[in-house]
Amino acid sequence: MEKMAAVVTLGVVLLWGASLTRASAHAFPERSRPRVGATVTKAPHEVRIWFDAGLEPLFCTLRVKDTQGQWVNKGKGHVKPGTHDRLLETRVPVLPPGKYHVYWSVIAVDGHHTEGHYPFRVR
Ligand SMILES: [Cu+2]
Repeated sequence: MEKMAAVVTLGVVLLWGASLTRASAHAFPERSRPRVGATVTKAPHEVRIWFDAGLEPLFCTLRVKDTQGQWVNKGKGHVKPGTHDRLLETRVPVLPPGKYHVYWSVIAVDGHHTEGHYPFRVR
């Protein structure tokens, strides 16, 4: 039984290693504005996420939701030209104080999909 557990563990480690290798070409956020989890005193005019790899503009979305579950930005955001396709952004209307969630979903130039979400707060 113990031996089997060890074999299973090894399998998991190998899989994990393989996915790490592939992950090097996926696109993940490097930084964002507002920052992840930030509380800002001035409502932002736009939400921006910089990625560590080039994006496929047609397949990338960035949307912002308020605590009532309403999307606050029009459209789905866009990849800004002239950024080596690494900056995904959206304009937002004047946001009243409250908590917001940013949802992003991208396809990198290698065809791999990543997505995530994070909160920020306007005071
Ligand atoms: Cu990839």
